[in-house]
Amino acid sequence: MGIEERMIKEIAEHLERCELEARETEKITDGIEISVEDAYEIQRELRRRKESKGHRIIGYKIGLTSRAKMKQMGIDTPIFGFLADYFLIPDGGEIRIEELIHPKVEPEIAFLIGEDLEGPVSSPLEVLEATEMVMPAMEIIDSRYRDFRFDLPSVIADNCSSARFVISPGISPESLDLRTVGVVFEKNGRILSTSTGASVLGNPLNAVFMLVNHLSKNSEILQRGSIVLSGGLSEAVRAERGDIFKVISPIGSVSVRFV
Ligand code: OOG
Ligand code: MG
Repeated sequence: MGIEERMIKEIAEHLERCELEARETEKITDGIEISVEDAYEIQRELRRRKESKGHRIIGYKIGLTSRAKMKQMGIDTPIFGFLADYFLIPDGGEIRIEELIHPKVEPEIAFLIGEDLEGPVSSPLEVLEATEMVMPAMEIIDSRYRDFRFDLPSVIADNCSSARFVISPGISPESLDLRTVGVVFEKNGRILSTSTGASVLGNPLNAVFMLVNHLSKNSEILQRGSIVLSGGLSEAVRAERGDIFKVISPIGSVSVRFV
């Protein structure tokens, strides 16, 4: 027995209002018990709200897939969220900081899926075969919870802190060992971290593999044309107005500026 449908709708509406008004809130589990299943139900309601306003869902994100992120956030279970069209910022583009609460930036490796992937899949190699391109990416997360303080159900209901992301065209993953793809993450010309693909679950393919199987539990497929963010490779870093963040890697580079 989960929480009531009315409650699911109310929480989704509340979290969306916080997002759109750039207003923080306490975690939703303060005072009521919410299971992980309920939390994904709230997230699906949030997604329906976006779609009913005419937004398109253009992909997914996986979070808490690296040791660095698990340690930073204190949760060691990967989480899955959706990406709406208006989250996407063009490479070299600008993010209006007043639209967000307390944005942080993290370097990621993104996937462009070239063929429908229907789970359950049995091997990450199936993901590799269906991948058209791997791309340099940054995710801008903006938890709606005060000080990014949340537990597993709260962060899932909040669409896993999703807010914006930036990608640039990458390369075909054929003949590429994603574990060894190095990523340099810079802020205002100074290196914040260096990491490799292996930082995400040993290989970012494993994250997409988990996503496909997560979607299949709900009879959803990972559709051709979807973008997938495989998870922060290193710690997320607070952004202030004027900051320029950059990811440099052998699969390409990408940058974004906060204004
Ligand atoms: C949750 C989202 C985590 C990632 O890449 O690990 C995430 C958070 O840290 O607020 O996007
Ligand atoms: Mg992320």
